[in-house]
Amino acid sequence: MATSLTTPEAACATCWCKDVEIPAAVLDRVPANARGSACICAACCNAGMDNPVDNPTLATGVTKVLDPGGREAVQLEAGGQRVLIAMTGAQVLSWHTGIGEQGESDVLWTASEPKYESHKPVRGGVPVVFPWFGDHATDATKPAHGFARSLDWQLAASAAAEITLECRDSDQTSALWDHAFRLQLRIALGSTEGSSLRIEMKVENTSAQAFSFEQALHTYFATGDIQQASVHGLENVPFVEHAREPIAEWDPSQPIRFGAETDRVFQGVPDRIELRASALQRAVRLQTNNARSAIVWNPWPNKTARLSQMHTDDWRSFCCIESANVGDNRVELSPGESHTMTLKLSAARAR
Ligand code: TA6
Repeated sequence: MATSLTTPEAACATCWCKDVEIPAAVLDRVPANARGSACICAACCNAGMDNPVDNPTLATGVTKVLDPGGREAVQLEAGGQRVLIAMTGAQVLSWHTGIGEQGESDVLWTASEPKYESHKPVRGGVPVVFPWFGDHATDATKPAHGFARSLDWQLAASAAAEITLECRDSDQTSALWDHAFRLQLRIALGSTEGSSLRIEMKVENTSAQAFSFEQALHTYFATGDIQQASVHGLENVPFVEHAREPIAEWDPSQPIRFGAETDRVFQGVPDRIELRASALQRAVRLQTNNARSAIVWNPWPNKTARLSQMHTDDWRSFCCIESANVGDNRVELSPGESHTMTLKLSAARAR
């Protein structure tokens, strides 16, 4: 006759779980019909835990490394691509494609005099903007572009050539923005159909009140000669120009070309924008989901002189195309609700 498992102790007598305390929050994530046979692997377990188990054996193609400034970082590798992500700000620092072939290069751009300091963003790659865009609306002492890009994020989960990093509210964030939230950034390399990098930004309202926020993936792209670059897909889309010295006139029905300081916030944007960097013989496609704003920025020489980490001539070799929800397209979340904005970058050779 089968031994009746009359008590939990008897049921766990031969299992590891008798020796550990599994948080209720994690147990709640195990579907009822999986109890007794659930997989509590590090990735599943960490996905629901505040302090993830320090998983020394990360998934395939995921390695803990240091960034050029000796700060903690994670490297993803797959399909002849390599991505470096700093734990500070969950900032993608570089995305190299064509590894092992002629023409290995970084699709993203980093300023010539980068500073890799704790709790500060590097100028370049993909800074995460949250919970406001640009200068704070009422308090100039608060950090431009919010605080997410300056926080230490935690590793929440990993899978093949993919990681999820997360940060939550703290006394430090509440002093700047008094709401409880969880922010997750899932970064993954694609190895089908050429080189691609996918970034998902998920914001969860973990408070008891509704809140609204602005967000952006503030991506710096290498262009080679900026005066040979163009941005396609924003023709005739409404925008506001914030540049102090913008180009005198240009035709909004044409692709964007750079001939002066450019700092345009577009609203009601399509889900596909393309950068053509002719000097690099490269096209980069930005495919988004849930991004209703886009910002196109190049500081030109005069603003470059006012920016940190920049060399005088840096304006010549990059532009930012930022996938965002800002201004009238800020996002409202009720308690318990979440919102995910997705950006998929695809790079290809183009004459
Ligand atoms: O996204 C464009 C912009 O708002 C520019 O006006 C410029 O300030 C840029 O962001 C860089 O901001 P940061 O705070 O990173 O120097």
